[in-house]
Amino acid sequence: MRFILAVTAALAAHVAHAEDITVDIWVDNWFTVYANGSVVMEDPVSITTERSFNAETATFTVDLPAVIAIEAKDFKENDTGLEYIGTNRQQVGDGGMIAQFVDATTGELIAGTDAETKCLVVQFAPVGLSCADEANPVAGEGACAFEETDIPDDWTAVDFDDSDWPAATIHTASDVGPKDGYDEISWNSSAELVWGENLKQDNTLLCRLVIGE
Ligand SMILES: [Ca+2]
Ligand SMILES: [Ca+2]
Repeated sequence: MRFILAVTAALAAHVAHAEDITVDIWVDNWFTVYANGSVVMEDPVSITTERSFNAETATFTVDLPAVIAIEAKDFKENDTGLEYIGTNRQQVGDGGMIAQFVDATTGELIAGTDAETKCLVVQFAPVGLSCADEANPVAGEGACAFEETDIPDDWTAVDFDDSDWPAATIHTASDVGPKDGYDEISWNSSAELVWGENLKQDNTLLCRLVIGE
C-alpha cells in the first residue's frame, strides 16, 4: 500500500499542467523562442535593423515543466562574422542574451537564463579577429574563415537529447554592455546575461532550458 501511494504521488508530480507564462527577453541582436517545440515568440525587429537591441515581453500558455528553446543570433553581415564591412567602422560585433520566465498569474519567477541553460554555438566567425583589419574581407579565407555546425531538425523538441551541449557562459553586464531595451525590464537577480564563451565570435546559438520543474 505504501508503495502504491508513493507511485501515485510520483505520477501526480509529473502530470503536466498548463500555465500562463510571461517571458521577458533581450538579445543582441535577434531571437526566436520555442516552448515544447512550438514557436511562442519571434523578435519583431529585423536583425538587419541597425542597433536592434530591443527587449520584448510576451505571454503564452504551456504545459509545465516545459522545454524552452531559443535561437539567438548576433548580427553579422555575412559569414565573415563582420559588420559595417567596407566602412571605417568595420568590426567584429558582439552578442549577449538574458531571459526570464514568470508565472503570469502570480508574478513569481519560474526560471531565468543561467548556468543551467545549455547553448550550442552553430556559427563561429571570424576564426581570427584580424579579419576585421582586412581591406577586402572574404568569408572562408584566412582569418575570415568560419565554423558552422549543422542544426539538428528536432533541436526544439522536448525529447531532443542536449546532454552533449555545453552550458551557457555567464557574462557580466560590463562585458556585454547591454543597451536600450535591457534597462526597460526589471530583471530578477537570478536571471543572468549568457552567451557562448566568446561574446564576439560566437554568432549563432541554439539554447535550451527547462522551466517549471
Ligand atoms: Ca551585436
Ligand atoms: Ca559576432
